[in-house]
Amino acid sequence: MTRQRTFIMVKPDGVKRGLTGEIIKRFEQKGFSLLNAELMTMDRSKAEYHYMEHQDKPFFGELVDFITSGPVFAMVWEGENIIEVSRLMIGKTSPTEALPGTIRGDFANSKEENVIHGSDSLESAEREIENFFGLLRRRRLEDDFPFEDRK
Ligand code: DGI
Repeated sequence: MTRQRTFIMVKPDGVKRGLTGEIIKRFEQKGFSLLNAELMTMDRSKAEYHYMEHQDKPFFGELVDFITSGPVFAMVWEGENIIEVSRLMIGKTSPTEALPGTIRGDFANSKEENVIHGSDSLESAEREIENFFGLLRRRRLEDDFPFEDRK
């Protein structure tokens, strides 16, 4: 078992539809700890950096248009194996593959507008947390919430 941090974001469609509370509830019920959160509207450079692995895909422009189209709810969560477990909770990208019981399976029926993002690896999590919350704030969080004191 490894304690990890990951970046989770309620996308503009999820925020508009009022799904933020439901998503937080699911992560809390799973026993994960919320370390930081902010409602923000991403500028294009933040969005392009976030989705850099897709920069050569034909849908890259549309993806950046969508993710900057309204506020997102950006969060850092911590817990055992959270990167893998949160991806299971989120469900697959395609609506025909996202199983009922997952967040996308229960709330999304579109591949493009699919309510939630979660980091897919340790490296992505580090990069995405830094893009949204910065290294300095991440360090300060560690000071505020020493590892031993967190359940
Ligand atoms: O990690 P995921 O979000 O499940 O999926 P991903 O990393 O393969 O793709 C990132 C996001 O890109 C995905 O959540 C929705 C968007 N996307 C994927 N395929 C398409 C797409 N957006 C558009 N407009 N068209 C696509 O074909």
